Amino acid sequence: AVLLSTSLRPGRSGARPRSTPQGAGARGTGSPLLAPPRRGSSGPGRRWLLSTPIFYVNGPPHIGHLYSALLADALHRHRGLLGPGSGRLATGTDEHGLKIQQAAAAAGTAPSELCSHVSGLFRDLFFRAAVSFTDFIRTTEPRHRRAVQCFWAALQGRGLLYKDFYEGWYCTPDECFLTQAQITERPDAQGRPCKVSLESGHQVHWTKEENYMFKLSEFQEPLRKWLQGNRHVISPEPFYQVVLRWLEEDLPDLSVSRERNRLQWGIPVPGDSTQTIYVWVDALVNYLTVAGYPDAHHAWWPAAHHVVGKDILKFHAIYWPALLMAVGLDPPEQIYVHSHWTVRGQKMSKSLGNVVDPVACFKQYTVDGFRYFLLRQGVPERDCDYYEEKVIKLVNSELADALGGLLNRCIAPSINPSGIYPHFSESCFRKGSDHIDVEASGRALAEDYELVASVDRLPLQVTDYFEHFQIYKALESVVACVRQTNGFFQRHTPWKLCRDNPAEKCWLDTVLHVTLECLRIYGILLQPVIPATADKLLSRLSIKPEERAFTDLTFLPRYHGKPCPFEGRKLGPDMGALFPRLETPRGHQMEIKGLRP
Ligand code: ME8
Repeated sequence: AVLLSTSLRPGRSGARPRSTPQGAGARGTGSPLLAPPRRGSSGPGRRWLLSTPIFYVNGPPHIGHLYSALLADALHRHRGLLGPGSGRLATGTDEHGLKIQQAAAAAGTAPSELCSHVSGLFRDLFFRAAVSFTDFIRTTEPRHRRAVQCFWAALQGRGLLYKDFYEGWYCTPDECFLTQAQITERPDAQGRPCKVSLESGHQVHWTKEENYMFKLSEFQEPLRKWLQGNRHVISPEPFYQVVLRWLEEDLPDLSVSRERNRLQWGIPVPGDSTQTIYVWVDALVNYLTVAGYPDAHHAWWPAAHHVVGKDILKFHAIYWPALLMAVGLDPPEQIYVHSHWTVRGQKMSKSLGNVVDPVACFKQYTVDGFRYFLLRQGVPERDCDYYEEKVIKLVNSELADALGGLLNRCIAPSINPSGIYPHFSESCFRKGSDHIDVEASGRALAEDYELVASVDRLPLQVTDYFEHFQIYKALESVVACVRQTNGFFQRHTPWKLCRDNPAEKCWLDTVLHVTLECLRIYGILLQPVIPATADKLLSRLSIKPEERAFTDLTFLPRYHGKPCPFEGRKLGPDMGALFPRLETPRGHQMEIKGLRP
């Protein structure tokens, strides 16, 4: 609990991916990207059913929810660019349970109205954020009620449910039962002693009622075996270790229903109108509902890849796989876990008044600017901190200046008056076996060959990072190459070369050609993270939509002695700056300069 509620330091696996792309296809061959083989998501006939958690509708979405959705979206988009295969991305809202029942009562509204309103806010947000979901599930839908009731019947049919008196602590905000060891005592706002969950700090209440119990304890050994046989099923790796440790402790049976007189807002237990199905069983089954359970899930199950926050790891890595095994289905193929966003070092909470509204962020930083910030700065292994100045600084430096500036420099009419994708000259940039031999290489320098090698390597590196849920590292490596390309451009001062001199023109065009080729690769690779900006960049370079897949990542084909389809092509229309520089709000300028305490 301590590890999970504070921060997970990157362990060995956090520091490096399991395999770093090197060797043959990655260096200097100019061969199209081949995805590394990996179960489920790569290779011919790949299938993936990506999901975000389904979110509670007791409050509007904040940047933490958005982050989960963006991680899933970037993975989904990335896989879509890898080649043949088909994928789905499901998100949605978790609408039943005591928490929602109480929130509706407090707001003086019917639960169904509250659900429709807040669910709409999540859907609108994800739509605005360009989250490419293929399904948006609401647990109040009839298709889901049917799936949950079938799932329940399957558990019962296998003799894995029994009725018993449950006595213990229940935490409504977390919708979970806790043992004595998981609670502590703290004073409440009035200074009165009050029992709270050790992990979340939320208040708990003593509950005694007759419930259905699920024989979770029977699955301790099968769960251990499953995890030991699938070392990469939970990533990042430190979270895998956390789950293994949980499985060393006692695994008591789980209460999976509540008395209907206490909880009316939920799916009734089939054949027992006195009980309502526990909201977590209801919620977890959503992943099967979107796969087509109970009739048509076989085409998709178990190609499930769940993105979840660390707060709900136990539900996804212990309860859910056990429930699946119980009904004879395989556990999910992959569980991707991420940590939490804090705001200026503090946990986001309504009472602190520091909950960050993602729609306001889009207005301030643009959609792609904020997507970029969250995915570039978010490190799944540890909590990350949000504050305005950090977003502005990062986005201006990497998107507006480094990437946008580079594009601007090499397409400006003063340097490229004909507005075409210029020609590459082999005599200026020779393909040498020894890149250090400057004489043999025309006008290219050793650092230029290093640039070519870096960009050649980049697609495989980026794919590897995505496959290992290290999107922030993928972006870090793209940015490093963008900076290297700016260095290349700066080094050769093409603006000083004279177009009227044939030798200089040849070299000038070659410098522009290499730079545009770099930008084409960055544009393709950045599509999963900043789709609108990548589209703008690629359209400006005149790269057609059908030329933007990862199979089109052959970098600098002319250098490798192959034809380049873009050479001589008219560039796309000028649509203005690639990415507008963000303004620092006045108040913050004063704060930064120390004019305000
Ligand atoms: O737990 N930083 O829903 P929920 C990053 N309905 N991510 C955050 C975050 C933060 N500060 N706060 C929340 C539920 N999240 C259940 C899930 S799934 C079958 C049922 C994200 O509305 C993160 O993904 O409380 C976390 O796991 C999820 O929102 C919890 O959302």
